Order: sequence, then C-alpha cells, then structure tokens
Amino acid sequence: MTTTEQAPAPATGPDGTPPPAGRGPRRLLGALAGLLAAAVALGVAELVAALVGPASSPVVAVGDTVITLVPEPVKQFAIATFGENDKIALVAGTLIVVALYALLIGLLSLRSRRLGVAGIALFGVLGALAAATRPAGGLLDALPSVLGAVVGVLALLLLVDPLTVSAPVAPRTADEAVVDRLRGALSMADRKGSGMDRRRFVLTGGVALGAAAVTGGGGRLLQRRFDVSNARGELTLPTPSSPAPALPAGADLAEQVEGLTTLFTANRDFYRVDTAITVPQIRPADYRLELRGMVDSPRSYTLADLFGRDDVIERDITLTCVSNEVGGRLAGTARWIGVPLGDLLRENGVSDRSDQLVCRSVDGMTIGAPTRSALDVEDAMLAFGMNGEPLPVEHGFPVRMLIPGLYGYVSACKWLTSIEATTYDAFDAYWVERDWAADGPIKVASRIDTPAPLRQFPAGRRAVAGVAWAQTRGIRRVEVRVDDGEWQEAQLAPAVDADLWRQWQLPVDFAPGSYQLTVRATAADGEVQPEERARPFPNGASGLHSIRVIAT
Ligand SMILES: Nc1nc2c(c(=O)[nH]1)N[C@H]1C(S)=C(S)[C@@H](COP(=O)(O)O)O[C@H]1N2
Ligand SMILES: [Mo]
Repeated sequence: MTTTEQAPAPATGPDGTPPPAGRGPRRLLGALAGLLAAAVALGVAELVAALVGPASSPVVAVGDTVITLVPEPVKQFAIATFGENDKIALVAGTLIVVALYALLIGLLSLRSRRLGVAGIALFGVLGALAAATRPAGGLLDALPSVLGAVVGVLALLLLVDPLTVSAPVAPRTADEAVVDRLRGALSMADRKGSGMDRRRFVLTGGVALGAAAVTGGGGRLLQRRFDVSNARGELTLPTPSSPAPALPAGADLAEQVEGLTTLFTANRDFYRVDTAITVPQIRPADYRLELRGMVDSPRSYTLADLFGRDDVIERDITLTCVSNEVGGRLAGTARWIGVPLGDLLRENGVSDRSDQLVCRSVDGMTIGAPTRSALDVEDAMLAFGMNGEPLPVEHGFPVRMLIPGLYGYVSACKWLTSIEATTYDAFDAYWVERDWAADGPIKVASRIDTPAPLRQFPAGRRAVAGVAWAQTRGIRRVEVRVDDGEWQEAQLAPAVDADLWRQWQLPVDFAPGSYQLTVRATAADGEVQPEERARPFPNGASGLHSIRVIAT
C-alpha cells in the first residue's frame, strides 16, 4: 500500500511531533530526560568547579546570589527556622527548584527540542552570571556553568531522541522498508505505534545517570584539594608576649551546676553565622592582609609578619550575634590569640578623619567597624588563635577581627583580607546596605540555661542558672523572678573579665507545679536590662528571657 490522501492518521503532527499514542508514558520519560540532563549538567559543572574553585559551582553561586538578594525578613525566618542548617536548607531548596525546572524542560523538549535547548541554556546563563558576578568572582567562574550547560544540552538531545522516534509509516519503497526494518532491529524500537524507543532511552538514561554521578561525585572529591585543613594543622601559633590573665579559683560555675553553659565554648560548639555556602579556604602561605585607605603608610602583612610580632596578646572574649533572639544561643566565649588592632592601626598612621574601617573578607563580605572602637577598645584584635588552635576554617582562618562590645556584624570579619580606613559617608557595608544599624553595641542580655523550659523535673531545691553579658562593661547583678514574686539576686560566678559573659545561679525551692521564671541583668555601669521587647532587626534583640518550667 502507498500513502495516499486517505491515509488514516498522519505519522507525525504538523510540527513533527509524534502521534498521540503512548502520551502518558512519553511525558513521564520526557520529564525524566530533563531531570537526567540537568543532573549531567550539574555533575559536569562540579567537575569543572574542581579546577576553577568551589565557589564557581552553579549551585553554590546561585545559592550565594539568593542569600545576597533575599529580603532581610526572609533571611531572618530562615535563620529562625533552620538555624545553623540554613545553608543546607538553601542548597536543598535550590536543588528542588532546579529539579522542577528540569522536569518542565524535559516535557517541553518533547514538543520542541529548540525550547528544551533554550531552557538549559538559560539555566547555564543564570549559573554563569551568578558565579561571575559574586563580589570575589571573575569571568573564569562562569566556566563550570557554561560547560555544564553545553554537556547538558547534548544529554537532553540524546535522551529525547529515543522518545520521538517517528511512528511506523508504511514504507513507500522497498529501500525504505529495509532501512526501517534495520532500524527496528538495531534499536528494538517499540513498533506498536508508541513512537518511542524505550530500550534506547533506558540505555542512554543509564549512561547519563552514571555520567552525572561520576562527574558530580568526582568533582566534589577533587574540590577537596582546595581544603586548607592540612596546612592549618601544620601551623604553630606564636607564644603570646601577653598571656590571658589567670582565671580565679572556681571560675567555671558549670563545674558545680548541671545544665549551665560552660565558661569557655569549645570550638566545635561555637555558634557560626556567615553568608558563606562554601567555607572560604585561604592557604597560610598565600595570605595577605592589606591595610589601606586613610592611612599614612598603606601596607600588606603576611601571616608570618603577624605571627612574628612581639606584641602578640591572648585574651578571653565573648562574641555575640546581633541576630540572637532573647534567650538565644548565638553567643560564645573563647580564648583568642592575636595582634592588638589599635597598635597596628596607630603605627601605620590611621587618619583621625576616618570613622569607619571597611573590613573585607576573601569571599567579598564587607563589615564596617567604627575606627574609634578599633583604636580605643582594649583587647580589640586581629585574631589568629582560638582556644589554643589556629582559627578553625569556619571561624575565619587564618585571621579575623574582634572588637569586644560590638556585635559580630560590625566587628568580627572572618577570612579578613583587607582593612580600609574610610568614612561611614563614603561606604555602606553589607549589612548596612540591608538596613541593619551601622552602629552595633552589644545590649545587656541574660539567659536562663537550666531548668529547661517545659521539661519536667523533680520538685525540691534546684539551681536556676544561666549566663548574662554586657561586654566591655561587665555584669554587676543578675536577678530572677519566680512568677510575679520579688526579684531575687542570683549568685554570680567569680569575675573573670568585663569582655566575658558571667555565669549566675540561684537555688530555688520548687513545690510541685508550674512556674514562670524570668531573669534580668544589670551592667557594671548600672544599666538595667530593659524589659521592652525588640526583635533582632535592626540593632539587636531586647527584652527579658522568661520561661515556663514544671516541677513534679
Ligand atoms: N566574612 C564574614 N565575616 C563575618 C560574617 C560573614 O558573614 N562573613 N558574619 C559576621 C557575623 S554576623 C557574626 S555574628 C560573626 C560570627 O562569627 P562566628 O561564626 O565565628 O561565630 O562573624 C561575623 N563575621
Ligand atoms: Mo551576627
């Protein structure tokens, strides 16, 4: 039979799409093709990122861009909901969006391959833009996304092809019949009119999956070559010429009171707050700290320059985050080793017209610290040691800034690579651009650590205990109120240093029942912790920590 005008159904639609038979499964496989192509694209991108640098990975770059662009309330919500897992949540979210987009591209490419190709290209362009326009990014950072997209397009075409095999058309000539039969034999196409070559799809899909796993997994493994933890492990910290003052006897009240926060926070337990999805990795040998702007003698320091100074100090300081909610845990205490910041600024002649130091980290973060505080606050330092070790990589290795009495977002720049003496008029740093206060003195705060809220404990005498802080001023008094009773003065741990939090405890006799416990602190200068509640934005939370506890 030959095709005639009375042919029952067109072999392909007007735009070359296959006939409707087998639509459901074809759609499913089409979507799967999109997903697999995206996986291959991301895998290849990870592999290329192993050459260029981990931050050039499109997933990381897009995540970074989301962090930069997302409005503050959303960010606050993310920190409140996911806490320190906020970045894992962000990467997972990015991957979910990519997956949905990829499913759609797969479906679209069944109708039009051009659309499918355009979809993946767009995806590549977004990744490339995100990577190349990061503050610390360059053109080369676009490479992983571009190559990933190119290979992704190829994968998509190869995967969609077996899904759009022309449906059997009655051959017009004997030659065509032979070609057709050969094709059938080669591909074992499902010749029952579905227009699909399932077997070829499964084979291609399997190869794509394998390729995605090998390139992606291999890429992630190879990216470890950027890891500086070995180099960090080989460093020896200098011996401070001015060691930390000796601790008074019984300094750590947590040795007597169970459930109380320890005086020092172990590095692995120290809270972490930053915008970095991949932790910046700086090789000690490559480290440079630039001091520039309004200074008489701009200069650059190597790590050896800093380690080799004869004024290395060791100090105990409690660091606090402005995002800490009342009763929150975004605070920690460590014994830091570093160089006095004021002396270093003075010896390079920082201008008294400078009121802001813009601190830049290797990942492009800018933190604006008041020049006055950097010069005048005792124990402000460029820290490279934390609790007896070089700074952990997540906490700013190899060098960070610390200024007691100021929240971290205006003082504690991690992975610090330059300090520019300038003015507040001339420059808005990262958080200030996002409407956080330019000025960030730490507010007086106190927290109840034990008993834990709503957890039942046996009635009887029991210590209520916690910590309070007002860095640079110190804590004079902590009081606890049970329900609406009188304020009762708590016993304070021995005074160590005004830059540290102060542990406190108050033994309370609990009859069975439930109680509302509230705490308030008074700073050494007499300021009583205000009761007015304020959210962390824009300059730190205030209000009293108050919890319900149950004795049984
Ligand atoms: N480079 C860089 N430094 C940074 C930040 C950041 O996002 N990037 N976050 C700041 C904030 S908001 C705080 S509270 C402290 C937290 O330091 P930690 O993570 O060591 O506890 O680092 C500060 N330094
Ligand atoms: Mo912070």
